Amino acid sequence: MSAVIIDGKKISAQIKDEAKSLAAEFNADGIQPCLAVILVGDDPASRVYVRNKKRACEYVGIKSLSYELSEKTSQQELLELIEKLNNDKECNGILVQLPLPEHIDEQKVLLAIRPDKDVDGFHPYNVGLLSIGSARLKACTPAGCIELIKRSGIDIQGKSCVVVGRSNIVGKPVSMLLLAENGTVTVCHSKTKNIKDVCLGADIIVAAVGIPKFIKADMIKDGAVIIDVGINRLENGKLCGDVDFEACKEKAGFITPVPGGVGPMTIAMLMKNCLEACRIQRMA
Ligand code: L34
Repeated sequence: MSAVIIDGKKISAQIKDEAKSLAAEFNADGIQPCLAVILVGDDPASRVYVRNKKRACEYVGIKSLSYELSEKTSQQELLELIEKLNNDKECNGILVQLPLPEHIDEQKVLLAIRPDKDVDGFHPYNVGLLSIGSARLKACTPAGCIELIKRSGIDIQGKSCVVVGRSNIVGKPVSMLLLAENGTVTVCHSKTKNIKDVCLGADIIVAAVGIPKFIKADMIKDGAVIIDVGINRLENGKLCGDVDFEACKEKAGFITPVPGGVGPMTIAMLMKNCLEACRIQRMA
């Protein structure tokens, strides 16, 4: 049997259209939602992602403020810019694209962003709300994974969910979100002893390890739902996920492609978060 290919481009387009209607309602009330996007250095992949984010803002009707800073920017300068944006009433969301150059302490920077403008959901305050099941601004990639699953008509409740990878950006938050959906969640990582057996027990696998084709067909059960968060660039320039897509698609029930799966969802969920941040700030 061949898997249903989950179309992240199509689902993300729907979400962006929903965001566009919501943005129009804000506009009708004389409000212009606004996102500040900060990029430090010139990592080529980050440039692509940031460009996609700015494009999405334009489509949805969110104003974007773009800060493209040199690789040499000091931590202090970056913190000063964040402080300025924290106090700028026009600006509803602040996004600092990761990774940052090595001389900058990522945690310090994320901690400096006002939690109600933290559209990435990376601030410890928002991480805390997520872990007590009261998330407001949810990390975009993890939230995108959940939307892909739900909008494909899959019920998470009671399912065995295996997350491969435990990063702060994807593995941990997606585990919390799956748990909030009443999934039974197992998190695997580099020290896990029997990853293959754990994965074979999964109804839903979220792969976020950053290793090309790490999840092989003999690690998944028939009909499993496979969500591939990996974006690895191969030597030939092609993108490749953490899942062996060609082999797994013959066995899985549902599978996301790379590109065109989780990536576009990250951006769509960011648009939703910007509008949510705008709403939260207006209620305050
Ligand atoms: N602060 N840093 C912050 N927030 C984020 O949410 C991110 N992430 C990750 C990296 N750093 C971040 C992103 O924006 C990954 N990520 C991201 C965003 C967009 C896409 C992929 C990752 C994307 O558009 N992917 C396309 C292919 C793009 C290409 O051709 O390279 C896709 O179809 O998967």
